[in-house]
Amino acid sequence: MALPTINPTQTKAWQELQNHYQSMQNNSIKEMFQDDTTRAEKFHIQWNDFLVDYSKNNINQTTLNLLLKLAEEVHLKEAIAQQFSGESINQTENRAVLHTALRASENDTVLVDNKNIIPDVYQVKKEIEIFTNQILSGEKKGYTNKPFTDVVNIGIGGSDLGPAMVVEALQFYKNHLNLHFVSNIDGDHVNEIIKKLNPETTLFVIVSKTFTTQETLTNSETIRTWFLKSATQLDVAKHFVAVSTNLEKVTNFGIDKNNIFPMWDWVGGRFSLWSAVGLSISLAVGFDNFNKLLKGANQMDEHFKNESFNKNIPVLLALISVWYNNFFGAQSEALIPYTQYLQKLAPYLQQGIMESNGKSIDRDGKPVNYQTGTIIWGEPGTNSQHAFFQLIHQGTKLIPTDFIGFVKPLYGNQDHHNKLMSNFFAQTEALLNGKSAEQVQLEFDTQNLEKSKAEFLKPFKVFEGNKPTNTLLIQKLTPETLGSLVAMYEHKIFVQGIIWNIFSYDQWGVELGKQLANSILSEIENKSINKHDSSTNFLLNHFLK
Ligand code: G6Q
Repeated sequence: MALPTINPTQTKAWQELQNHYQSMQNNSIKEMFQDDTTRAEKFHIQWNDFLVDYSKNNINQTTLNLLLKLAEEVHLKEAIAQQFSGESINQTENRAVLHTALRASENDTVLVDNKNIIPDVYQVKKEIEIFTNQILSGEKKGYTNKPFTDVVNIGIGGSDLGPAMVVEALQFYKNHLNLHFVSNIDGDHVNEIIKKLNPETTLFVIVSKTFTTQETLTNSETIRTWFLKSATQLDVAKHFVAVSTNLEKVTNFGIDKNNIFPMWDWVGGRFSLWSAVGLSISLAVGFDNFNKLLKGANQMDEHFKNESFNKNIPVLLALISVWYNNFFGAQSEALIPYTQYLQKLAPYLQQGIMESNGKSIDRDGKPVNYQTGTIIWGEPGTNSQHAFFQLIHQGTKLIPTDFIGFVKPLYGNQDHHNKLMSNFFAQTEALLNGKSAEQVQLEFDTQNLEKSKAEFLKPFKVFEGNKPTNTLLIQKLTPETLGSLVAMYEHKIFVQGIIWNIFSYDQWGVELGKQLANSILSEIENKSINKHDSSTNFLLNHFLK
């Protein structure tokens, strides 16, 4: 069955939200807190190790009721069931979307073309486990009989960002292997990595769902040529493994059949870290930790699937984001983790969110006449406080922000952690309350500042406040909580795609990029420039001079 195709702006709830917006647009969040001291108790969710406080938003119970009504009117409940049960909801590619099946429990049944896919999922998980253990124990060795010390993940986009983000995030749980990621076609990138490697002790994991991606194939060939300077063709089997759906192309590349970890077309690239694409995660932190990551994601899946929408974390976060995106005209959202470990979370989610929901054609094939995908950006706090926070506090744009923090640090350095977290709490409080002219004057008075100087400085020192934030306070950064966190954002993407009546799981814009570069490459190689616009011609001629 196809996904519902309901134009959200035609729903009753949307009309009501528009009217409601009139009364809310100049509303003060600060005053709502003053009027209702139980606000935080009302607008938070406690789930497993997560405390999600969404009270510092410009919403009241009516807003939430209307947003929940919108979710109902676009048939969100039915759409969730369709996704989980393996219906081909990626209609433009005629595929099911089942990253959730990769973390489902072993006795679940998920049918694709009438076949239960769970046994295959668990078969590949077993292969990942065995291979990981063989590498980590030193049972599998390199061509000179030395144990492996380094692993290079060669892949791009969905075959790079997820593993790279998780390996970085779970550094604390890492074993002795050094992990490297080669993604860009930029030859300088691969050369910088090669420089650090010893071919005798390095394992290469080529990750490409299609095994046709120019960047990954070129980097793999460059690395293989470098490897063969010191090793022989026979040694390739010991050092190169692949993760792909395209078994034929992988074997043509020269990779041993036994060294291929399969994936399936019902796993989208940007949602694939849970599959064998996560092999480098398993190698970095061990299979048990990889499995815990999947468990954490599965727990969030169950919450998303079963919890009523008014207590459902991904659903509420998605709805609040729609409120700002479509009614307040917010263009972007920031995501600020208060841990250095999550420094790659924003770039990772940029792909997830912007590739999925950066669409302007609805599920009826018609151009949309409302805003879709939000722009997502961010950096860890406190670094970002010393950089772009100025604009969030005092700029002209509305930027709803997610603050992600942890109750416990990993190394137990409480002094640092208290300082880190006091910033975390102080920022959301300041974004909410701002700083009034009276407060600023009080400061001037205590400094005995000259009246004329004080009058001049006052407007610059006033903070309007009223800036919306969500606070996600998680017990500790573990493989499980990371799995839940990533799955939470995945489901938020899905909910928004359903509301905006777009297809979240295709990426035709990315496909276009792949084609365009290929045709210009042959012009560059043949030194014969076709007719382009005058700017492109001018630049190409300069490049080839
Ligand atoms: C992800 C995108 C894209 C893809 C890369 C790599 O959803 O489709 O980022 O992951 O283009 O593709 P391959 O894995 O096929 O090399």
